[in-house]
Amino acid sequence: MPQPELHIDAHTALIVVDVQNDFLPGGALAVTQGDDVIPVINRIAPRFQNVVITQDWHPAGHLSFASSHPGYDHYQHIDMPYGPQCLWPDHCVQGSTGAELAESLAIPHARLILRKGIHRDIDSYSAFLEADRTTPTGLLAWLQAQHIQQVVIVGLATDFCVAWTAIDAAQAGLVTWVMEDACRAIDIDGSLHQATTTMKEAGVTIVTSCSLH
Ligand code: VGL
Ligand code: ZN
Repeated sequence: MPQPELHIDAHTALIVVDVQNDFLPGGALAVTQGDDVIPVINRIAPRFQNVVITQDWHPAGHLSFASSHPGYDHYQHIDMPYGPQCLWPDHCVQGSTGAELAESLAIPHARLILRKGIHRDIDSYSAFLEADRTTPTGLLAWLQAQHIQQVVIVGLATDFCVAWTAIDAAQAGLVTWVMEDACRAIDIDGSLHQATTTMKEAGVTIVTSCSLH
């Protein structure tokens, strides 16, 4: 199938999601081959005038950590007031080495670094809306202030933070692309398949970096 063409203009932003040490091999919540996204992102980023980087940025004792719920294991689910929550290993704790952006990520011209997941009792896979689905991070208002109409989303992990960010972007009316060769997935219990289906239903276009013109 021919790839749809993606044209970058002054109203387009690249959103680089959670390329942080804890999501790379050796990290607390390592994504298989997560480091493979870095050269692809470094290669495409200079094409974008507008780049936003996100950081998962949890306080110690965050309620998405299994360690905050005695008797629960990693990857089990728990009911939170906003719905089911997957329980993760402790990761991306504010100020830790694991929470730092990958050292080899080279995007000096990035305009905004947005931190999410900062409330102890609310997770935030999406860079737009926290898991209660009502608390905004401020990203949409920032993009609107810059007259951004189109976003290209890359990073980690495809089936969690990339997918939720893409779905919310599309729902906010932005033309939304996910560049899959610049993403890697956690893929637990079919989560990648599910996330891909939901992204497509939300109107997200999934492409590879070959679509960049
Ligand atoms: C993420 C699980 C927990 C992600 C963040 O960046 O995809 N996944 N926190
Ligand atoms: Zn997290």
